[in-house]
Amino acid sequence: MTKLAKFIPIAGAALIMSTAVYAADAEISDTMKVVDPDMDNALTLEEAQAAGAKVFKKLNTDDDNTLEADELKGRVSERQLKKADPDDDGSLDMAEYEALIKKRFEAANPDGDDTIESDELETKKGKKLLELIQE
Ligand SMILES: [Ca+2]
Ligand SMILES: [Ca+2]
Ligand SMILES: [Ca+2]
Ligand SMILES: [Ca+2]
Repeated sequence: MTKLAKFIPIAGAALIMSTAVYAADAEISDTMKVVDPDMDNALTLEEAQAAGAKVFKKLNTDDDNTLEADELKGRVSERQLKKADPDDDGSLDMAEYEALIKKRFEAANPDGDDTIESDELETKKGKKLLELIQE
């Protein structure tokens, strides 16, 4: 009796939790699809970098090797650009862009596993990451 009484609320809670996770997945799936090519609803740093490389190419309209402030408009603020620009040339090359993706990836992944899940991608920090990797 005691055992059963304990079991029922736990099972109920588990059911509610899995439903909530499912709902979040369904809501974000379009975004996830774009940045997560294998569509397992878990974004690895590798996948984020690959998506970021595409964005880098697209944003780099003058076709040099760097993203200037105007090319980064709406994605990286001037203040953030300064911080992400250790060689201080006022623009981000691919390595600097990758480092910034890594930083935002880690910030958006508080559970410290190797992937960003849908619910993490939906947070404020997840959206900051998306600014770098979503076309
Ligand atoms: Ca994946
Ligand atoms: Ca450029
Ligand atoms: Ca630079
Ligand atoms: Ca995670």
